[in-house]
Amino acid sequence: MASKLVYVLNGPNLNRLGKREPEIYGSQTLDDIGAMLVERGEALGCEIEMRQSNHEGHLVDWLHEAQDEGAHAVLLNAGAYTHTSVALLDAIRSVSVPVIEVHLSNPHTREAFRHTSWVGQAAKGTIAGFGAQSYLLALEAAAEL
Ligand code: DHK
Repeated sequence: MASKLVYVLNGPNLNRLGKREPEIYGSQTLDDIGAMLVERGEALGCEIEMRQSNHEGHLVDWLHEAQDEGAHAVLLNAGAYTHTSVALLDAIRSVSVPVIEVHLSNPHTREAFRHTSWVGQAAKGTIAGFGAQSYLLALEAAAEL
């Protein structure tokens, strides 16, 4: 079976997972999450392309790239850009590859400014609040698309 290419795009400050507010984001690093995704991806027939950037435009470029590379799906944790970036909303709308919004925490239980998601307005669906497990749940959903 040909493997399904799944981009996993991570936005600002997620390079600091493990050190950053662990009571909110957990103790696993982004590398730990990447390793979990690769392992689960092997079982699901998915090839994982994991990226992180603190720069909004990189995330826009990678969404376009995912489309151009024929990706099956994108998992996107845009970090704080989730709540601010019309550019990311437009980028998601500019591609046909399905984008699944992912969050470690549940933004709806946090500050009011996290209750709006521009990403969510164009995403296929959202998985939030399950820590690192959110990524695995999103990968399982992506594999079924
Ligand atoms: C990650 C961030 O960096 C925050 O800005 C979001 C999200 C929530 C998360 O829970 O993964 O508000």
